[in-house]
Amino acid sequence: MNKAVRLQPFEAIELLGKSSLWECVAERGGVLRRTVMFADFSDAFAFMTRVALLAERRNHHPEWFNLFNRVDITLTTHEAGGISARDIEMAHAIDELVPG
Ligand code: HBI
Repeated sequence: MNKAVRLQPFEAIELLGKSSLWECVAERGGVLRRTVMFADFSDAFAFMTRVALLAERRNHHPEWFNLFNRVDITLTTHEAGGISARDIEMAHAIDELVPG
């Protein structure tokens, strides 16, 4: 895999797109964060299972927190020391898995 390059916040925001629900947070060199809400725990966990399979395929894994029907997702790239194109691609792929 190519070496991951750290994106500047303005680059990340541009690549995410205007209507993105991902937030660019100045933590640990930069992370992307999104919260997704579901009807119940079962729906939240089903979503997490889909994301987990995607993460394994891409070898790029979310940090996340689940409480009942809420999933908080954080994406960052250790090698880049912040947000890289891998996080942007993963964010877009996760968006595709959000129902509705
Ligand atoms: N997932 N989000 C994320 N960021 C990483 O840097 C990362 C990962 N999954 C696997 C991975 N890195 C491996 O390449 C090892 O560095 C653990």
